[in-house]
Amino acid sequence: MQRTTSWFSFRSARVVSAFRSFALALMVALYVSLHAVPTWAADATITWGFNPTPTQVQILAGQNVTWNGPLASHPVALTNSTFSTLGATVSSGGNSYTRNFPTPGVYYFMCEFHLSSMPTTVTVCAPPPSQLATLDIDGDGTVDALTDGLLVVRYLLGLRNSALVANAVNACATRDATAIQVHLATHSGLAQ
Ligand SMILES: [Ca+2]
Repeated sequence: MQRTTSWFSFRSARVVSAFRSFALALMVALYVSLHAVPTWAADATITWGFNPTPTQVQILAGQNVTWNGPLASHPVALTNSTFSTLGATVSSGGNSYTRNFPTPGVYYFMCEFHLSSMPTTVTVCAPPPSQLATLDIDGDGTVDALTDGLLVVRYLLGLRNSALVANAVNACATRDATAIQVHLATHSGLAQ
C-alpha cells in the first residue's frame, strides 16, 4: 500500500511538473509573439509652431508625416543633423503640409524663419522582412554586426539588461532589453 501511494505521488508530481513546464513554455511563446510584432507607428503628425510636438517621429518607409500649423509664418525647411544649415523649403503655406518618405534614413527639418529654434527629426525605418526575424535581434528590420552581432556576443558572455543593450540597439528597434533577452533565450536555449 505504501509503495502504491508513493507511486501515485510520484506520478502526480511528474504531471504537475510537466504542466508547469508546458504553461511556462506557453507564456514564453505568448510573450515572444507579442514582443516580436513590430510596434511601428502609422503616419505621424507634428503640431507645428514655436514648440513643435513631438520633435521626433518614427515611421516606416512609405508612410507620411504631416505638419499642422501656421505654415506661412513657419515654413518647413530641410536642414542637416546639427540644424545649422538651411536646405530647401518644402511647405507652401496653409495650415497643413504632408510629406511622404519612401526611403529609410533620418531626416531633419526646421522653420525657414526661426532656424534651429524649431528642430524636428523624422526617422524612417525599413519594414522588417520576416526572414530576418531570428538574426534581427533588436527587431529593427535589418541585421548588422554592431547591433545584432554585438548583442549576441554580449549575451553569450553573460551580460544582461542595460549591460547587454548599451549602445547596441538601433534607433528603429522594436525590442527593449527584456524582449531582446527573451528572443535570445528562445533561439539559443540559454537562460535569460
Ligand atoms: Ca537588427
